[in-house]
Amino acid sequence: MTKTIKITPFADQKPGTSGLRKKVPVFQTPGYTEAFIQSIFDSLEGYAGTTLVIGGDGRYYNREVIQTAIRMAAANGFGRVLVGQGGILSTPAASHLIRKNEAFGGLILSASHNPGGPNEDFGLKYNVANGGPAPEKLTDAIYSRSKVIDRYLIEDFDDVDLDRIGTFEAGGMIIEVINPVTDYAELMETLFDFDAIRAMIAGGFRATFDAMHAVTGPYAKEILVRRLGADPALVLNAVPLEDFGGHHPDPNLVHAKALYDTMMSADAPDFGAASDGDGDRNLIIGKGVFVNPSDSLAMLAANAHLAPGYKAGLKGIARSMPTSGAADRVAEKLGVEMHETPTGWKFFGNLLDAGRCTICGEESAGTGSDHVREKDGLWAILLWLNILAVRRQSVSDIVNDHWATYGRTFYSRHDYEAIESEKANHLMKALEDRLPELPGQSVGSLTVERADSFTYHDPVDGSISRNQGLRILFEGGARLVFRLSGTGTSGATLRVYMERHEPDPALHQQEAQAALAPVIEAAETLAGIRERTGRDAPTVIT
Ligand code: VG1
Ligand code: CO
Repeated sequence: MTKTIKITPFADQKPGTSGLRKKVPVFQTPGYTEAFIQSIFDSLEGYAGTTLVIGGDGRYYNREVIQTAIRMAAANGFGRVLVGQGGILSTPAASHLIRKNEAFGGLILSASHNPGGPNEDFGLKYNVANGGPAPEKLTDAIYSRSKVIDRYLIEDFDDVDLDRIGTFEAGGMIIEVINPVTDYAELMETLFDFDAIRAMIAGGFRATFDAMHAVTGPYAKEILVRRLGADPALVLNAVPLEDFGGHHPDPNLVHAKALYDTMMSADAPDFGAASDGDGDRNLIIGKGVFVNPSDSLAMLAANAHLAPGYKAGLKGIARSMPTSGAADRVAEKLGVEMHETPTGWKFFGNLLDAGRCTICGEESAGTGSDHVREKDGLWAILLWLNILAVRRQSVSDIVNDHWATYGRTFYSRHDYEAIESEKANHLMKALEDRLPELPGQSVGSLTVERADSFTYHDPVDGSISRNQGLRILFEGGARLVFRLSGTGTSGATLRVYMERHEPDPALHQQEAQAALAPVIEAAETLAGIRERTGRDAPTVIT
């Protein structure tokens, strides 16, 4: 029976860079999760009788919210839900299922790289029929609705057995519990030369993967171990845990330090990789060499034609604004379109749908292509493996060869996490106010050429997104970007992005922080980070 439950709206349900992310106790507030799900449904039109995909990254509270979402989908008139066994679906796998089944959309339960547990983070987002995150127009509508919503609809049937694969019927709706890995693994087989990768591994190539106790464990076991023959002992932390073993499932040099140390050791495997909470990010480390994500995007784009799925070449490349310009040089050489979008995968959807780009990436370890409409961690890892299998060179040789061809774009991101929101806002406001007077000024050895607040004009639907980060461009091409994170749940995170292109191969082996020293100093001089935040050093340096 459908029940209508009265509620008073919550004022804080504004989706961020990738859906709504809050602490678990906030989502547990009576009516809170339901109000947000109902606000999503109320913002959609024409879904009666259609299919909804539901799945999450397996973190604490995942199972409870999945049951609620299924009951609410039935009450609101969906005809069928597809849900991953155990409530598990990686974000790219969910994107693929939406597309493959021509679903109306999907609910993805994830706070990605944020920690999990009873007092940690939870998240919820809606993806549309193309498999991608809801565009801004829709997330704005959801937020508007959440401010006035006064009821939600829910059926009162028993919990669905999420662990048993099969088809059930409840509340007038079909519920299919499916294997979360199979369809995704099959898609990967269509894109990459599994025989070549398998032969490389059989020939002694050692690949290690850290699933960080998050969603990719089962995917890695099926694809890397069972289908490609990787040594199971080299697939680490492969059992998804509700609290990710107490760690942050963030594949960066702080939280994946153990993998980094292994890859820098004398008897390191040939290839090391990791993914995040929901499986959409990738960390790539070769023996003795960390591949910066902006560089990885450029290198994958330059070599993608070596994999069967991309042998026809690329239609174009897209990157988020803070991502380095390394990929731009590849696009130029290939003679294809290059697009610069705001941070967040939702901005790539239109370009991919319109056939204006094939590969997209973000500096935050997100890379993907037109095979789905999300970034895809294992996809990036498999593309690297395919390229390595064809080129028969080490990661380090491929990296150095790329720099020799295109020059090296030194790049780094400094994060200042959990600073007081007010302090962060003041810092950004003060810097923004100064932007008009900066051109022509010198800061240390650098001279400002241009400074602005980034506005994106979507070339496909004409929509405009403002305030997407402050950019300071220096003469000679060095660049500094400031923005506040839209995925955190406590205080504010200031992200400072630095880059500088170096054409001279004799200078390519410098350490990135040293090579960027003048840009790092300029960030401090221009924004007064130390004084305004009280922090002496960044929390995370990538
Ligand atoms: C961060 C990254 C951004 C990414 C987003 C979602 O956003 O910088 O590039 O798209 O996370 O990724 P922000 O607003 O905190 O900078 V995930 O893997 O957290 O879904
Ligand atoms: Co993620």
